[in-house]
Amino acid sequence: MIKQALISVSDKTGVLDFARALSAMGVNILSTGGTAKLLEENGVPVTEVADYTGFPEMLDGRVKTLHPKVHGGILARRDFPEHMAKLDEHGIPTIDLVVVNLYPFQATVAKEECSLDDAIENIDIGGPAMLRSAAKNHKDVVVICDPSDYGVVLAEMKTTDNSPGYVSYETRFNLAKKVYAHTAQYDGAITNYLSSLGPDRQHATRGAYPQTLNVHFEKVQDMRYGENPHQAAAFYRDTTAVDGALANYRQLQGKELSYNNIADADAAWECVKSMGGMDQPAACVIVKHANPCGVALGVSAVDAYSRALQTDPTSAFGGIIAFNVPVDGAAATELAKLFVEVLIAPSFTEEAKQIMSAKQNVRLLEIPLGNGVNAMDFKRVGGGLLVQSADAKNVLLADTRVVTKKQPTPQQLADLMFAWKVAKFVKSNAIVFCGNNMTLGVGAGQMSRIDSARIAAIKAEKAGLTLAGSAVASDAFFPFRDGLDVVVDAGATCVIQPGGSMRDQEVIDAADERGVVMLYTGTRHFRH
Ligand code: 93A
Repeated sequence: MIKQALISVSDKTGVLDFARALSAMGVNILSTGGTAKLLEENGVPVTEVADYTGFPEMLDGRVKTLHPKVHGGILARRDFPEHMAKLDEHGIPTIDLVVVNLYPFQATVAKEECSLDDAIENIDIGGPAMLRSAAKNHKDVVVICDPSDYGVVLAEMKTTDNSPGYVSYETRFNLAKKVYAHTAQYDGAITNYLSSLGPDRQHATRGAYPQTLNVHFEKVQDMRYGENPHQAAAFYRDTTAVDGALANYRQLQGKELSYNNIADADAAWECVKSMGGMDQPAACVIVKHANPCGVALGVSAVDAYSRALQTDPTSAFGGIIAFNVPVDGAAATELAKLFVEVLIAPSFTEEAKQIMSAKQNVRLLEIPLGNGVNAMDFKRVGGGLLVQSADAKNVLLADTRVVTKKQPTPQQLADLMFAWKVAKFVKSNAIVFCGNNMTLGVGAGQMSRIDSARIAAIKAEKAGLTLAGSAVASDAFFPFRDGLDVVVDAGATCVIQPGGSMRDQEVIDAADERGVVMLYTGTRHFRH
């Protein structure tokens, strides 16, 4: 039964309505300065903590709620007579609901101009202390650290007929768990910040990796198994996941996602997003075993799909397919003819959903495109973690330079840039032949570049696609001229690659000798 609540919040979203509802249920409300002022101005009866404890807020607010009358009221075990007797002895009423959200430390240090002093003043002490006290005593106390939980708590308080103002043990336990995750994350952010301070100890070095890395993930779902059936698995979402990230997916239909589905869906989704948003031509990416096996632009979703499918219809069977535009009825009709594991798009029209509903096993994922970039990229190695900034670089035409005597035509430039974008998402060594905004042959994951080139050419031939006049991208430089000879023999007339080999001149001479165009990007896109 909640008789008395303490509300002390920095983020005041929704707090007024919540406090008003509590007050209407007869709950006595205690609050700190700013929160009390807001409630008072809006006619919600409130007692300031300072009046309650008889101690003023002091030291510029550093000490507001750190008082036995507050912490005793929260921490006392209601079923321990000695505890309750102590409260009586000191005239301390219980506090049954604690509503706190913390000084915005993360938002403060995210600001470019934030100094160490600003950061320090935004380290909340009293807030976490109350949250931790209340969470520890969740057997008797309800604790809320997130405004999105106000509704759940109110609803329970209102609906428990036999005992009004009651919140179930399950909810109290869940809210307590949430608190410790929250305060751990908060302290993690403080550690990350302090250990990324530069030599002047005043400002964080942007992009510097902290001494101790605190990253927090929350579980999205358990999976039946991992990469193989004998491996257990779960999917976690980075608590700072950006807009448009795969982890923000909404599943509209289909079987449960598997570990490999999620890995492949991410590859497909990241690749299709790199083709631009909905204001760009429709793009379709078909992924198999984490590699694109067909990518194309088109005048519509169905057009892009039909073209992407031509590259490697055999591998596309059981593939993961992503679009950067809504999937409509026409596209769904074609897609329904193929065995597909997962379809991903910013949205599906009603007609498309209707058509796909006949194929209940197909997983439909809706993800808003967004434009966020994941800051960190992780790779687990034995006993450790490799961390790097995500490969967010997109080479623009202006960043490239022609290194051959022969100059490219506008069509060749367009094809080369398209091939380059795709190569970024193909496992190294990557060789990608393209023409007219579609892939013609993809060579992925070989230990030698020349083998990737050969495989790409073989696959194009198998699909009945000609490479005559094609554009080819290589994710890293050609170490010798032999790789270049293979792609030119296969029919390529223009090549895009980073450059930077000791034998660059040998390769440029070869390109001139063979009469093809070559562009350097100056950027490499290894992907392992
Ligand atoms: O400076 S504090 O660490 N010292 C405290 O005793 C204290 N008690 C609550 N910060 C403290 N708080 C925080 O004040 C709360 O966590 C909340 O974020 C904020 C609400 O202040 P106000 O009600 O004045 O806006």
